[in-house]
Amino acid sequence: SLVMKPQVVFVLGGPGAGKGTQCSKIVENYNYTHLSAGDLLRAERSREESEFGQLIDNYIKEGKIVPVEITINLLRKAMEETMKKDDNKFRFLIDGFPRNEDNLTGWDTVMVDKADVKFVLFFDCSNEVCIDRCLERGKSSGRTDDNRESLEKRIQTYLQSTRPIIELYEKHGKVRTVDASRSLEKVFADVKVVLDKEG
Ligand code: UP5
Ligand code: MG
Repeated sequence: SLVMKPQVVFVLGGPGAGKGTQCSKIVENYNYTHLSAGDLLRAERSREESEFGQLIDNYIKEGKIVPVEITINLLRKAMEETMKKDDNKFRFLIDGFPRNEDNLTGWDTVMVDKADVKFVLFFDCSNEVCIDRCLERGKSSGRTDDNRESLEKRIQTYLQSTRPIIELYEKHGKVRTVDASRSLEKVFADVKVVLDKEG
């Protein structure tokens, strides 16, 4: 059968901007597979035989970005497994990646010939709203980074490392921005407009 080249949408935005929530809505309505880099890292952290568990744990608590060699392998494997199971599943939402220069270099090194990046879906949300949402979620999420101390660091990392990546894509006309501070439904209405246009 004809094997399609993976089509990728990078989903970016601050911690708690609603990337995961909106990706779930997209999956319900469009033929996309959602891969959250953070979820893949958390799964790897809790894998018994993983040699990276402790490292990932430290990075996540500190709001720092895990070395790309680890993340890119998890993403690549997840994409390959998805496509192996069903070759009609070649559209991916890659949520929370790339977050810095190192991530971008890693992607370019490993994936540049293996996948097409269509655009960046950017969930634009104030730091205050991001922090409030994560603290609220922290009451029940069990996430080790949903506390005030980790959140300060996550926001700093986002501003210092991830915003410049979004700006880089912006310069190439590759960013589709959605105001993510509104209700889930209003945000998703805008997401639909973007996806219906982009295919
Ligand atoms: N919520 C969502 N939308 C809402 C709305 N419109 N109105 C009101 N509430 C809304 O949502 C967060 C919370 O807000 C939820 O309770 C939700 O119900 C509510 P969610 O959809 O989970 O937001 P999301 O943007 O996905 O937030 P998340 O916390 O997952 O973002 P982060 O980017 O901080 O987390 P991620 O899992 O991507 O990364 C975690 C850590 O992993 C990083 O800090 C880093 O240490 C590491 N990491 C890497 O090192 N490399 C990577 O490539 C990726 C991650
Ligand atoms: Mg998330």
